[in-house]
Amino acid sequence: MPMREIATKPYPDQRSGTAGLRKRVAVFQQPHYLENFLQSVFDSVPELRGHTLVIGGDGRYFNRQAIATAVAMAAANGVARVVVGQGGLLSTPAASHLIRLHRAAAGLIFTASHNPAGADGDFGVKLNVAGGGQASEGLTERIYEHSKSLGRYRILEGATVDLDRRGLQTLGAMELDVVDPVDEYARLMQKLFDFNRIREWLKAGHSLRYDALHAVTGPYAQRIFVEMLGAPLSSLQNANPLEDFGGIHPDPNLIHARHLHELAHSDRAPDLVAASDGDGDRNMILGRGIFVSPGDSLAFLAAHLKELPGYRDGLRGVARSMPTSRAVDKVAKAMAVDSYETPTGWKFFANLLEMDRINLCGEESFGTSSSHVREKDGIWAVLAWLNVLAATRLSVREVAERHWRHYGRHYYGRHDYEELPATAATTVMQDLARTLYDLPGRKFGEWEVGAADEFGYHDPVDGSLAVNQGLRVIFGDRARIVLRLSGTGTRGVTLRLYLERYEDHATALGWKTWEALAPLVNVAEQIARIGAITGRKAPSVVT
Ligand code: VG1
Ligand code: CO
Repeated sequence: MPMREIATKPYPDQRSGTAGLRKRVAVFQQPHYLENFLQSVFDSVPELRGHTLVIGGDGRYFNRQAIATAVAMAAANGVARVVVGQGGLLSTPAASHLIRLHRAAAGLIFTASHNPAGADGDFGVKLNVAGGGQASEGLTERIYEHSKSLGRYRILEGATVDLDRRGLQTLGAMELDVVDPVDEYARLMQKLFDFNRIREWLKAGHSLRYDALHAVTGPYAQRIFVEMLGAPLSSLQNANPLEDFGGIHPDPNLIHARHLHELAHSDRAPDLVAASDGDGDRNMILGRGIFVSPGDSLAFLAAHLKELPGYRDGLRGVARSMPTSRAVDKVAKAMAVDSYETPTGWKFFANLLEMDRINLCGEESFGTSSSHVREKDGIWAVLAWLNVLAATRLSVREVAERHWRHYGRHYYGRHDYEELPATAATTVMQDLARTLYDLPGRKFGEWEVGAADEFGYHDPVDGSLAVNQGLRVIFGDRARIVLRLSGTGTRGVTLRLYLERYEDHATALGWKTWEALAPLVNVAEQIARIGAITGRKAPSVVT
C-alpha cells in the first residue's frame, strides 16, 4: 500500500469553536477539506507518532467516509494503533473513556453534536487529547494557525478498512482495533452506580422513557437500560442510529423535544423521561409533570451525590460554566466545598477534574458529568437520576421540591437569537460592553445592579487566561443577566441571553418559570436592547 503526499491548498476557515470544528456537510465535502484539517491535527499533536489514536463518531451522514479517511491518514502519519468503535460509532463520553483506558495520545470524534444531521445538515470534528479531555484553546489555535499555510497531507492509498468486523486489522505498519462501542463504557457505569437497586426499582413498577433521537446513544441505552437493568424494550424510542437522525433535531430541549415534555405531562407519564443529543454528551431530564432545568439538575445531583456508590465520599468540589444557574453554588457552600465558575465549554473543567479539585460539573446547556471521564455524559446523567430515585424512593418532583424548600429556587431561562447578521449581534455585544461599567448601583424594578463585567477566567491549575467569555450583569444573589455569542452555530451568528432569578420565600417556590422570568426579560431589554437592535420581536428558541 503506497503512502502518498498530496499537494493541497489551505482553507482559511478551519478555526474550531466551543467544541471542535463544525460546518455544514457541504463544506466538509469540498476537495481535501477534511484531509487538510486532519493533517493540521497530526502535525500539531506529534505525540500521536508511535502511539494510540481513538476514533469514533455519532453515526451521522459522512461519518463512515470521514473515519475511513482518518484511519488511512493515521497510518501514513506514523500512528501505531487506532482504536475505533464498531460501525464507526462512539459517543463522546465513551470516546473520552477509551482514550483514558488505552492511554491514547488523542481521540477524534466525528460529530456536530446537537446540530441536525443528513446531507443538508452539519458535520464536525471534536479533538480530544491524552487524558480524555477536549483540546485546549491553545492547541486549537495552533491547529488553526497551521491550517492556514498547509501545503500537503499524507495518506495511505488503497487501504481497505472493515469498520463492521470486530478485532484486529493491519494497515501498513499500523494496527487497527475495531471494538464494541458500548462494552467498556457499560463496565465503567456499573462501577459508579447501584445497578441492583435500579433494577429492583424498575421491577417494582417504576418506569423510564429514554429517547435516543436516532443518534449515537441507542446502542448504549439498549445495553444498559434494557439488557443490564431490565427495563422493558418499550422504555426506549428512536434507538437505532440513522445517518440523518430520522430527521429529528438532535438537541434535547423543551422546543426540539417537545414530545417528551408532552409525555411527561400526560396521564401515561413514566417516572423518568430523558433524552440525549447527537453525540450523547447532553441530557434532558423530566419527571411526572416536571421539567428539570439543567442547572437545577446539577444542584440536585450535587446534594445527592454521596448516595451513588461511585461517589460515597461525597462532593469534593463543583464547577459550572459562568452562564449556568448558581443553584449548585448554594449546595457547595452548605457542604463547605469549593465551587468554580468557568467559561462555557467543557474543556475548562479538565484541569479542575485532573487535579481532583472537583468531582462534579455542569453547564446550563444540558450538560452534566463527573470525574469518571473528561466530557459531559448523557447516559451517566440518566443513570445518576435513576440511582437517586431508586435510593431515595422519591419522585422527580419530590426531589425538586425538597431541594427548593431547603436551598431556595433559581428560576432559569436561555433565550437564543439564531441566524442573526454578524453586525447586529456584535452591535448588541459592543453597545452593552460600552455601558456595562456604568450599571452598578442602578435599579431596575426590584433589582439593583451589584456588579457588571466582561467575564474572563484565569485557570487556577495551568495559569492560562481566557478573555471575552461573555457579559454579565449581576443583581447580587437575587438575579443575573448574561449575554454571549455562540461558538457552535454554522449559519449566521447566534446570540444567547441567559436569565436567572433567585427566590427563597415559600410563596415564591412554585411559580411557572416564564412568569418568574417575565420581569427580568423586560430588564434585559432595557439593558441590552436586543429587540431594538436586531429587530427581532422574540427569541428563536427559549429553553
Ligand atoms: C454550546 C453550549 C455549551 C456547550 C457547547 C458544546 O456552545 O452553550 O455549553 O459546551 O455547545 O456542546 P455555544 O458556544 O454554542 O454556546 V456539544 O453537545 O456540541 O458538545
Ligand atoms: Co453534544
